[in-house]
Amino acid sequence: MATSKELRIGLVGYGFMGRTHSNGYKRVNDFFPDLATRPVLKAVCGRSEDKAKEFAGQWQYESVETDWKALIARDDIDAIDICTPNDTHAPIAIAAAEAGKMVLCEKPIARDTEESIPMVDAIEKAGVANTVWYNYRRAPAVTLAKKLIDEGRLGRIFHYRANFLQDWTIDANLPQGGAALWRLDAKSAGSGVTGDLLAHCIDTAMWLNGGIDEVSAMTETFIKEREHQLTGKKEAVTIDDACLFHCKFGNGSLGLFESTRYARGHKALYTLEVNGEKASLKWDLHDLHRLEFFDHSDDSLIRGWHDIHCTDGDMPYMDKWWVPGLQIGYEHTFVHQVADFLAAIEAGEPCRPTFRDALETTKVCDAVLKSAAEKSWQTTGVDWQGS
Ligand code: SOE
Repeated sequence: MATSKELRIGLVGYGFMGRTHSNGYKRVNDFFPDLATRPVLKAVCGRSEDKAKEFAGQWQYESVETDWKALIARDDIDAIDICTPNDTHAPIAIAAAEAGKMVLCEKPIARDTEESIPMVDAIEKAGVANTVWYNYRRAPAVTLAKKLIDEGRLGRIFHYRANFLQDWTIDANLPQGGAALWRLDAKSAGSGVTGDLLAHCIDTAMWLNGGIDEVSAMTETFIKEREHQLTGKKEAVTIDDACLFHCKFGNGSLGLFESTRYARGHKALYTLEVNGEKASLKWDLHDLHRLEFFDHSDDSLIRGWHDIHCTDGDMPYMDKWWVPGLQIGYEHTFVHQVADFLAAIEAGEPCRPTFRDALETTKVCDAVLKSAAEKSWQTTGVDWQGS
């Protein structure tokens, strides 16, 4: 099908996530030729005009803005995509929705639940298309895990286990705050590994296994003071460097989650495992095209873990890429999210996770942080709608 309709994108933020999203917009029609909609990189917005211009040149955005309000006011923009630090998500998303723009937002939607609720209200009141970039759902092996679970192949689920381990903040001389380091400043980020990394694990977990009802957590901040990049002064570190929690899902299964930025040697080790009565599955971001699957109904003489290389054309998304055996990677999860967003707007359907779905993830993060602070079990108040 020839693409006929333009979706004019206004991107806010030119950091790492700005690059992943831009790549998604640029690649999508080459590989998803059935889509009738074509993203057009209309404008990139950032506080530094020089950096915005450099980014626009590299990624071929047509123009540059330095004030997101001016970007939202433009008649030639259909969708605002938010890739800025977490403390700026709410005002941009609310203003964009009120202006009738579609809104795409990098995860987590905001710093906490309180800040997220007015965003969801504004989006739903305006009735605009929206999505939040929890991209790992769209790794083909993870989407396959969802299919196997939904088909009932695991049977009753007993356990869900996930880790997200990194090591990039071990150096005590690493400053906090400001460009590229806002994730270390709770004022900008809201929290540390809980909102940045466990939010991914929680989104995938609830998508695969349903809502999380109760949590019990502990957090630790290993380096108590760091120089702040913006003030040049030593300031208290208020993010969680590590977080462990266990939980109960609405379906009665038990969950165990761990995240840290102090696991020397691990760069982005996101792993998950689900154990059911009939079968189990495992996935590892460092080997993202594989799904490990154990099926107890296999003939006992050959029963064991299947190592499924998710590259054949009947695997989720894989008919769009190369030939069997040739794998894809991290950046493709963002291409898939763009493809699903375009397909959803063409069909007039929501693109999951919506802002409302992402709010439920933020509720779990808040309950985790409260549990750690108060050393007590917390109910999450999650109302998971199954997607
Ligand atoms: C942090 O290092 C980070 O870039 C997260 O912000 C992303 O969401 C995660 O996918 C990879 O790690």
